[in-house]
Amino acid sequence: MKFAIGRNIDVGRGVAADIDPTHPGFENWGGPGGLRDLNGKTISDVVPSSTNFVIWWDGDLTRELLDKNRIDKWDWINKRTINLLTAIDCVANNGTKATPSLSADLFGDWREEVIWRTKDNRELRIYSTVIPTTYRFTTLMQDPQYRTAVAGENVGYNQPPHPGFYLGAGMHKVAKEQVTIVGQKRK
Ligand SMILES: [Ca+2]
Ligand SMILES: [Ca+2]
Ligand SMILES: [Ca+2]
Repeated sequence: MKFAIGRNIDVGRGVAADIDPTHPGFENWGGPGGLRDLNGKTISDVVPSSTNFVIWWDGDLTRELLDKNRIDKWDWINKRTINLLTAIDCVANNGTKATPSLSADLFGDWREEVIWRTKDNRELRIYSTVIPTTYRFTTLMQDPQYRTAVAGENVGYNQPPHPGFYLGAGMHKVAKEQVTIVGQKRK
C-alpha cells in the first residue's frame, strides 16, 4: 500500500483492514476519497459507519468494525454498515475515538474477544462471538507482533492489534510461529 491523497490534508483518523473480499488485501478509509483499495483507488463513495477499531467477529476472514459498544459489518455488496452486536449497558472509554477496554484474541478460537466496562463502572464484561466458523488458526496471541500490539493497547496510543501476517480473504497458509519462553528449552 503506497499512495498519497494530496498535501496539507489533515487525516484525523484512518483505518486499513480487509473488509471487502472482492478487492485483494486491505481496504482503507479516512480523509477524502471514500473507501479505497490498496492502491488508493476509490471503490465506494460511501464509507463504513466508523473509523475506529476493527475486530474478527463473524465466521469469514474479513474483519468487522468495533465502535463504541457495537460490532458492525461492512456490507460490501450494498455499501452499508450492518449491526452484529450491541452490548447493552456497556460504553467505550472515551468519545469519538471510542476505544474499548481491550480487544484481543483472549480465548476460544482465533476470533477476537472484546472487553467493555459498564456505564456504572461496576463491571468489566468480556464478549466473545457465538458465530460458527469453518476456519482454524493457532491463537493470534502466538504471533509476537499481535501480542505486542495487544500490550500496546494498554500502554500506548490505543489502536486495534494486527498480526504480523495477512489474515483476510485470499490469505496464504500461516507458518506456525516458533515461540521460546524465557527460561525454558525449546522442545
Ligand atoms: Ca479486501
Ligand atoms: Ca469476519
Ligand atoms: Ca478468541
